[in-house]
Amino acid sequence: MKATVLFGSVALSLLPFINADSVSMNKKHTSRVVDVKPRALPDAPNGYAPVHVTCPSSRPSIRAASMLSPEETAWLKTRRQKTESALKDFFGHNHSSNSSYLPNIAIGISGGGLVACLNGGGAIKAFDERTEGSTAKGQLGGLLQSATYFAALSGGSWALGSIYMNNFTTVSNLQENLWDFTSPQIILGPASTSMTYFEFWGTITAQVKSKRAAGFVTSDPDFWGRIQGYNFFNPSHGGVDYTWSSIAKTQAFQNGDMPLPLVVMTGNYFDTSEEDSSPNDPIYETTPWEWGTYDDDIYGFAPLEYLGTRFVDGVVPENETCGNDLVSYLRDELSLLMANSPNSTELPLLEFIIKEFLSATSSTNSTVNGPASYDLNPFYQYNTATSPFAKDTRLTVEDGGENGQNIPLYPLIQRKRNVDVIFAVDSLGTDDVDYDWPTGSTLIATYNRTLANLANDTSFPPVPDLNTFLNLGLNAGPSFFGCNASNLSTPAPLVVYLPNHPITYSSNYTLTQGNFTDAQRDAVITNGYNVVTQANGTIDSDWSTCVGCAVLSRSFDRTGTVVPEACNKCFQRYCWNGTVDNQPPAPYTPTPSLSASSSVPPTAYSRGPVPR
Ligand SMILES: *[C@@H]1O[C@H](CO)[C@@H](O)[C@H](O)[C@H]1NC(C)=O
Ligand SMILES: *[C@@H]1O[C@H](CO)[C@@H](O)[C@H](O)[C@H]1NC(C)=O
Ligand SMILES: *[C@@H]1O[C@H](CO)[C@@H](O)[C@H](O)[C@H]1NC(C)=O
Ligand SMILES: *[C@@H]1O[C@H](CO)[C@@H](O)[C@H](O)[C@H]1NC(C)=O
Ligand SMILES: *[C@@H]1O[C@H](CO)[C@@H](O)[C@H](O)[C@H]1NC(C)=O
Ligand SMILES: *[C@@H]1O[C@H](CO)[C@@H](O)[C@H](O)[C@H]1NC(C)=O
Ligand SMILES: *[C@@H]1O[C@H](CO)[C@@H](O)[C@H](O)[C@H]1NC(C)=O
Ligand SMILES: *[C@@H]1O[C@H](CO)[C@@H](O)[C@H](O)[C@H]1NC(C)=O
Ligand SMILES: *[C@@H]1O[C@H](CO)[C@@H](O)[C@H](O)[C@H]1NC(C)=O
Ligand SMILES: *[C@@H]1O[C@H](CO)[C@@H](O)[C@H](O)[C@H]1NC(C)=O
Ligand SMILES: *[C@@H]1O[C@H](CO)[C@@H](O)[C@H](O)[C@H]1NC(C)=O
Ligand SMILES: CC(=O)N[C@H]1CO[C@H](CO)[C@@H](O)[C@@H]1O
Repeated sequence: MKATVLFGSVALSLLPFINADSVSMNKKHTSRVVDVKPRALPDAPNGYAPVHVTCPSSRPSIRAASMLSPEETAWLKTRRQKTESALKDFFGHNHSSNSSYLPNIAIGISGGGLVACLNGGGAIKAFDERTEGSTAKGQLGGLLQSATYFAALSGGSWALGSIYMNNFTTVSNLQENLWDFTSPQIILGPASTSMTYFEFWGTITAQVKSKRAAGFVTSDPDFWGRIQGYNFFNPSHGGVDYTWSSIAKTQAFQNGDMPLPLVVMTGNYFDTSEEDSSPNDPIYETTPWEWGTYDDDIYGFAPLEYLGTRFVDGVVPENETCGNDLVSYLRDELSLLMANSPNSTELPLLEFIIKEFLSATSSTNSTVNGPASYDLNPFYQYNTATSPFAKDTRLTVEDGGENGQNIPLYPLIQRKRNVDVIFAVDSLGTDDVDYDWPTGSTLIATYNRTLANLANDTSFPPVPDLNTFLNLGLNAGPSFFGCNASNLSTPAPLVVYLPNHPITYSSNYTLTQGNFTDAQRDAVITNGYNVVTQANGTIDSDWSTCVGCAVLSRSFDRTGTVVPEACNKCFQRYCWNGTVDNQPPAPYTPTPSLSASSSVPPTAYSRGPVPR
């Protein structure tokens, strides 16, 4: 029974990526030269195993979520100087605009497995002034440098983590030197490890066992985390001792040289049998300093560096020591994939994997439905009057996209953060009706939650129903929401929705696509680049101007500036104006609007005939 439960769990989160009838078990990965410079620090005291450390003289505690953390507040001042000069550059090389009152910009990239990592990576590549050619006219390079916040979840967090764990490197560099998805499946690790698949799994199993030996509950998220450590951090040792909190200790981060990385996860009730998450489930965020939620019920944040500590009612009891955090484990909860499992159990490799998995995981509870389970709930006995989680010593954490909000908007719509504009990159549809193209459903879910009682200090502009999204084509190209701030009942950011759609490539791979040739990888990234730049202005030569208008919209309001005519034209074109058309929509089956410059093997399906 136990084995069945565990197996079911493995199947849920790992099996989709094991479909490798052709895998030769002793195959050596072909070595590639990997050349990315780590910046986050290998500062975990004992590799993957958490350790107990002496508590600092001022013992760590849970803080109330009534304001931003003191660390964030101080850091924002430093970052602000950098974004101001970046914004001046951005507008300098782009279009005339009044930059005297500069806005607060956020970028959010969605989940959706590897394809979301690549499509989101393409967006980031376009926003990054370090990308060759990205600061020419009609381009958007510099938006990343101008942004205060950069949020991600699930597959998107693989891209974010890869960038931040590797010295805030560029997507171009990752594409050329690290991102290698040519193994038959992502769970076999990158081709560049030069380990056999058995050695690879033997190694990560040993790492997970070391954590169990240190007295911590281990579960399949540990495996996911370790696998992703090799794919996205460092293929020689998997970044096994890199902590997420170490980002905050690096000089460049302290200098405000990069946006604040925010990773989103959802919670669930421990031991739940319900598979679907409800909108009431908590949403957690991680900064390099802390982990927690602004939701009214839990309403607290734990210091990330001491997440492995036993807190009781927000403090560390006198008789307890402190424990450290681990990036891989954390990152992994960020990226759990809860997908339908294909049924392939006959393989020796798979048997080996399952056996190793079973021998390294220590509790059935921690693996049911695949969620990660902190055996140390930092919010234990905290806010007992409101928190349904105060009574559990464990806390269940799931993939950030689990509650239908596949774009990590929650941290960005906290009014405390005063975000003016959000670039919301949506990589993958999740509705099963749309051939995996985004439909706008994630924005609906986010809007909906702001209306609930749980998130009392958030606001999001109104968005229409799903049919209207499809009928008006709001998901078939960029759309703006919340353009007219005076129409909003509470201040909310303007949302620039950037749904993936085929421009040069049909990049609607499924959530579980676990391998890409280099040509396919590059085609997905380039299509993502083309989506956010509208094919470098080919589709609309005013697009970069319109992005500038979106960026400055709230500043126009604040300064009472007359909206330039060029911006009015943009808003006319891209803003949802309140029109509703909720009749049943026609099938959404877009085909690439421009032909790709190089011929890339197509995805393994035939494209629909009805362009839209
Ligand atoms: C990280 O990148 C920065 C900026 O490109 C560079 O100055 C620094 O030397 C790099 N650090 C390491 C450890 O490579
Ligand atoms: C890539 O994955 C697909 C589907 O999961 C599988 O059929 C195929 O064999 C894999 N490709 C390679 C080169 O292993
Ligand atoms: C938000 O919720 C918290 C915790 O329940 C509460 O203390 C606070 O007053 C609420 N804020 C608003 C604006 O309602
Ligand atoms: C600390 O004391 C509490 C309450 O007596 C107990 O449950 C816990 O196990 C103790 N912790 C350690 C590390 O001894
Ligand atoms: C998976 O395979 C097992 C063993 O062959 C079979 O009993 C089970 O029904 C299959 N499950 C699905 C969902 O096909
Ligand atoms: C599993 O969860 C149940 C119910 O919460 C608990 O009683 C039990 O001790 C847990 N088992 C393990 C192995 O942690
Ligand atoms: C909106 O939220 C309510 C609960 O607050 C939920 O019952 C409903 O299913 C949600 N609708 C959508 C479209 O997410
Ligand atoms: C837009 O520019 C990028 C970067 O130079 C390039 O990769 C892409 O192919 C261009 N798009 C089109 C449609 O030419
Ligand atoms: C820019 O905005 C400021 C503040 O509203 C205003 O004083 C200034 O005249 C504007 N500059 C231009 C060139 O429009
Ligand atoms: C609002 O948008 C709809 C559909 O996009 C369009 O047909 C209509 O003309 C617009 N109305 C106004 C007042 O701009
Ligand atoms: C991708 O989208 C096209 C229509 O645009 C559809 O025909 C195809 O089946 C989709 N592929 C997948 C894997 O969903
Ligand atoms: C520096 C630069 O290219 N500025 C141009 C930006 O775009 C406006 C029109 O929208 C031009 O007038 C500027 O010359």
